[in-house]
Parts: sequence; structure tokens; C-alpha cells
Amino acid sequence: MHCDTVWRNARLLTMISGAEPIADGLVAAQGGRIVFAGAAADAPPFEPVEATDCQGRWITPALIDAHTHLVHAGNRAREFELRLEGASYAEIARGGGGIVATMRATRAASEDELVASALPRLDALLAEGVGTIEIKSGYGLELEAELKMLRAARRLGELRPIRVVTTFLGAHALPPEFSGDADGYIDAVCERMLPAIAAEGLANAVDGFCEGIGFSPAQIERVLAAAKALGLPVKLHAEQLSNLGGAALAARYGALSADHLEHLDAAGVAAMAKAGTVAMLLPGAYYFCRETQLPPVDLLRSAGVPIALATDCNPGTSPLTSLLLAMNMAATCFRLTVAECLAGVTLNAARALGLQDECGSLTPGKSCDLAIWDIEEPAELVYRMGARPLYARVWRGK
Ligand code: DI6
Ligand code: FE
Repeated sequence: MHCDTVWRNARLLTMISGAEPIADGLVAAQGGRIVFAGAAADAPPFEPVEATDCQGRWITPALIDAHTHLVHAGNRAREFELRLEGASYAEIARGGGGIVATMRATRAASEDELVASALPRLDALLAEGVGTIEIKSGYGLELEAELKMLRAARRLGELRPIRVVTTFLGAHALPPEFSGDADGYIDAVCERMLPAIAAEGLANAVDGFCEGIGFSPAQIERVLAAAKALGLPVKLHAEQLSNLGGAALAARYGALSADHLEHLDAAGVAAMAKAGTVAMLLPGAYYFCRETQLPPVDLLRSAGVPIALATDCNPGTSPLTSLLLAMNMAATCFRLTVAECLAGVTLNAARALGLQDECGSLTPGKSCDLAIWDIEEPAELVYRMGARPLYARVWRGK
């Protein structure tokens, strides 16, 4: 049987639910799609144009970082120092720092500068086998600057062999020109920014920050409704610092994911389970903010809510460019199992992006996005801190 490429003599972790690791495995690709992934003994007799001997290495689906703020200008190292001296994230935000500080730097940067500053962060993730990344706007907080961020994010996907999906996060923080008028800003988000961004096709989804220092559930609901009216899927930063019922609100709008969730309660878990909303846990932000409230992992498990993990790469609360380290943090801090961590950055991360038919497992028909690892067993991907065990990355069969 003809095909473009086979990878043979590999151990496979297909990440198909319930599947066992495969000891002598083979992956075959044709036209960038997986046509076979399984035991070599079960494979049809392929006549590939190119064959790679993996010498017993492990193959997993390429990783997926499904929640990042990768595009932004400047950094907040000085705030980090202030926090070490005792200032809180909320105090810094009220003092004009925080998200608004990054907004000023991002507004001042050109699209080219945003791309250039994001590339090293993207390259760090590529070097860990990431094949799909979600990138949010939300540091422009005015139409032109939000468009610039989203265009920069899309350009990254042209400059590197990676699938970029973009999310409009206009309702991230209140820009100074709307000081004291959060409702007025939400009007602008819903009536001006969102339609213009949708018209240019620059966003795959819409997000918001439902929090005391962000926007109220009533304000967020307007954004979610406006997104739905334009046919865009939604997701939400919810229950990060307090419980405002954001996850249940998002679930009512059929959200792809609700993200952070440290303060999520049983009612929120039930609403997510009913809606099929993925729980996106972000251990980098938990760690960096020295949060002490743990997300309700046991409740999520018993309700059958799929759990995903991401870096939340952002300059304020998670300056993290390692998805492997995020897995270690999820295991260490949240007590996720190795299997949960691996599913969190593959199968469930794909679902959190609505890409469950495209990537996230070694399933025939999906894009042939592979990570080939120099490891003895998959648990090493979660166990090591700071290791770079990637041997090779394959994206769309190449
Ligand atoms: N939650 C977060 O952790 C990031 N955004 C959000 O809504 C923080 C963004 C920042 O501080 O720059
Ligand atoms: Fe975030």
C-alpha cells in the first residue's frame, strides 16, 4: 500500500481513550494525515516514499498548548520584584500595573515587533514538541491594537510549522480611557471590536476575564452572547481568584473550556459536565501567584469533566514557556496522574480548542502531528523538570 512516510520501530502512546501503549508500533502518513497508527504486526504492507527507523523511541501526538497570551510586548519583571516585597497582584493592578502595563507596551509596539518578541517564546514551545498553540489577544484593549495582536499571532503560524488558533480577549481588563465605565467598554467590545474582528476572520473563539479585578458575570454574559450571535465559540477565565460562577455561566453558552478554576464549586463542576466544557487548569499561574486554593480535581474527575493543561504563557502571572514543566506542576501541585497530564496536553487540549477531529491523538484521519521522544517511559515527560527530551517533531506529516 502506497503512502508518503512511515515511522517504524517505535513505541506508541496514541492517546486514544482506553488504548494501551504499543510496544512495536508504526505510524503511516499520506498527504499530511495519519493513515495508520498501531502495532506493526497489524499494519498493511506499506510501500512508503520515506521510512524512518525510530530505534525504539516513543511517539506521542504533538503537544497542544491551548491557553496562552504568547503575543505581548515588554515584561513585568519589576512587578515580580514588587510582589517579592509583599505587594499583591490585585494591588499592583489597582496601581496601574498589571495587565494595563502590558497594554501600554503592546499598544506602542508594531506588529513586526510583537512577532519578533513572541518568536523566542514560540520556539521554546516548538522545541518541546508543541504542534498546536492557542494565542489570545487582550493586551490591546482597543480595536486597532487588538487587531494587531491577532494578526501577529496569525503571522507566527506562517513563520513556523505550527497550527495557531487565535482568541479575542477584549474583555481582559478595563483600559484607562474607560476608567469608571466598565459597561461602556463592554459596549465597545460587543458592538465595535467583536464585529470588526469577526468580519476579518481573525478570531477562532472569544474569551473574557470574569473576576473582581476583571469583569462581572453580567458584563461577561454580554460578551458571550455577542460572540454566540456571530457564531464564534466561547471560553472563559473563571474562578481564578474568587468564585463568581463564571464557569457555570460559560457552560450555559456551551463554552469550549473554562480556565483556571481554583475556586470552582460543585455547581460549577456540574454545569461544566452537562455542557461538555473542558476544565483548563493552569498550574503555572497557580505556582507563580503562590495560590493556595487547589482546583477541585476530585470533583472534576467524578463528574467526568475532561481536564486540559496549558502554560497560560503571559508576562504577569505565568511567564512560562514550557508545557512539559506545566505537566510536572500539575502532577506535583494538583496531584494529576501521569495519564491525566498527558491527556491534558493532547486529547483534552484538542477538545478545548474544538480541534478534536484534527489533532490530539494518533487516530487515522487526523493531521500527522507527532512528537518523537528520547525517553524510556512516558512518565519521564511529566517527571523531569527542565529536560528537553524531544528527538524530533513532525507536523502535518513533515
Ligand atoms: N488571568 C491571568 O492569569 C492572566 N490573564 C488573566 O485573565 C494574567 C494576565 C496578566 O497579568 O498580564
Ligand atoms: Fe490566561
